[in-house]
Amino acid sequence: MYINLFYDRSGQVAWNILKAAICILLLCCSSFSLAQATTFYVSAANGKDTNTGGQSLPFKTIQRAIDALTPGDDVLIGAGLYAESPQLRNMSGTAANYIEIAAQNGANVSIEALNDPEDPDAAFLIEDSNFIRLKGIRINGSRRHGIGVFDSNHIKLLNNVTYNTGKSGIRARYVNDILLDGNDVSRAVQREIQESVSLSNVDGFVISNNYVHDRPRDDSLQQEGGVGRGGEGIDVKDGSRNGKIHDNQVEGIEGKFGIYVDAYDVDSYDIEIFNNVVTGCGCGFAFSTENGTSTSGYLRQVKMYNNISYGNRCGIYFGNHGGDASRPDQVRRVEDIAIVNNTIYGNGIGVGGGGIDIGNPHLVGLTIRNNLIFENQGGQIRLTGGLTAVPPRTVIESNLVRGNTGSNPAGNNLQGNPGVQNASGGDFRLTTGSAAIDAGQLTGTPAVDQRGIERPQGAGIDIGAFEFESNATTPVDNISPNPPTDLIFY
Ligand SMILES: [Ca+2]
Ligand SMILES: [Ca+2]
Repeated sequence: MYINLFYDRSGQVAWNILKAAICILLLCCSSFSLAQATTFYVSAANGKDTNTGGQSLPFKTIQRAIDALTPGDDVLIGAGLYAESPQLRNMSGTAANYIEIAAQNGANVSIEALNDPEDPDAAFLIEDSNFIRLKGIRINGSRRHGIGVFDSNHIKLLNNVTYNTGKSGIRARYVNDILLDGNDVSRAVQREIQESVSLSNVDGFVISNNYVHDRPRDDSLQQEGGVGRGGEGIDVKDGSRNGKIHDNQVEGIEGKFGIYVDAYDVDSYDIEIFNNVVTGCGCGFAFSTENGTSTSGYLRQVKMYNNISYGNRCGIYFGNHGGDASRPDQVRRVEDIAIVNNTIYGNGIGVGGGGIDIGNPHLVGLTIRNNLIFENQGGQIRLTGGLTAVPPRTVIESNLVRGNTGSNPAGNNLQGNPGVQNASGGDFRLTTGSAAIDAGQLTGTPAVDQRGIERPQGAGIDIGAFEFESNATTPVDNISPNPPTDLIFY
């Protein structure tokens, strides 16, 4: 307990236990309490950096408040435009008392850092710091990342907005335990490589309820990364592990994967992807180890369920990314991937992509079950990249497929009328008479559907992301897009 309360990265555990004991002793004597956390106030409108930072004497800049912090203190920021790049370094809260930096009462707090130097690497930087919560902040422009979290642990980024960033909207690397919830990220990666939301070497992550959208593919804007590199929607990569990606909406990431898991050259594993909606992207979901060999870069144990992928260049993609058949050292190991109860519709229109494209010769252990896969142009489940047989330990069963099935690998699937409410409008709830109703199987099925409706309803498990309700009153659990307005462009 004491270690949890006071642990810091320098590992001075004994000293911290002593500090904890002293604090508890002081509490018992009732003469003192634990050090009072201070809240510092910031106001662009009437603050001064020579003020004390109290509510009636706020600071002018966010950086001035950060410089005043001691562990557990908070910062509340008033409405306004802040032309600065705040940096929080070597300052931690505790598990019981995070340092919170937040917009005050939902104020419109905008940081614009377009003209700032390229170092530091983010408009809002959190580095070598633990137990930090950043809430309700808008980054209106940055030459580099919007929010950068580096070498820090126990971080929560809640309800922030990033817009018009040269690199990622949100970038985290070498982090243990991070939550990204309710953020809005758009027009990211306008200058360089990396991705709209980009995590690498992160152990323990939750990426939930975010809206990641509108990244036009304009390669002429990319000055340093080379044409066409980077720019995906949500990318967890490079050894990221033990995480969940759920209830996000990813939309309009032109020509690039919506949600991408890429071990790159470090092992990545134990990742669940559920309840996401991806549309208008390159492929909706993709899995790879872009720089893997037989001994490094190994993606394994990924489950994806209750997701919707529609109107993308392909639905779900397993590629041999960067692999060269003449280079036996290039081995893109991907193993034990379960794709269960997803809805995959209308991908590949005009470009020929499929519902699920399997094109990685090093893929092993693939389960595709209870998915509703229909009207994807190039085929519903298909082999690509020269593959002539399904990967070892592949199970394809109880999917309902309709549309071009010419290239589908063998599987115990059904054909029939999907019977969804309004496919082109993105409403994939089932209607009476759908062949998907009660046609799935129980094995490996998630306990609830995309909206939280318990499975099964009626006589059995339904195929796809939605369990049919006879009264069909529960709406699709989409995020309501709320894009930022009146912002500047490059
Ligand atoms: Ca606090
Ligand atoms: Ca049912």
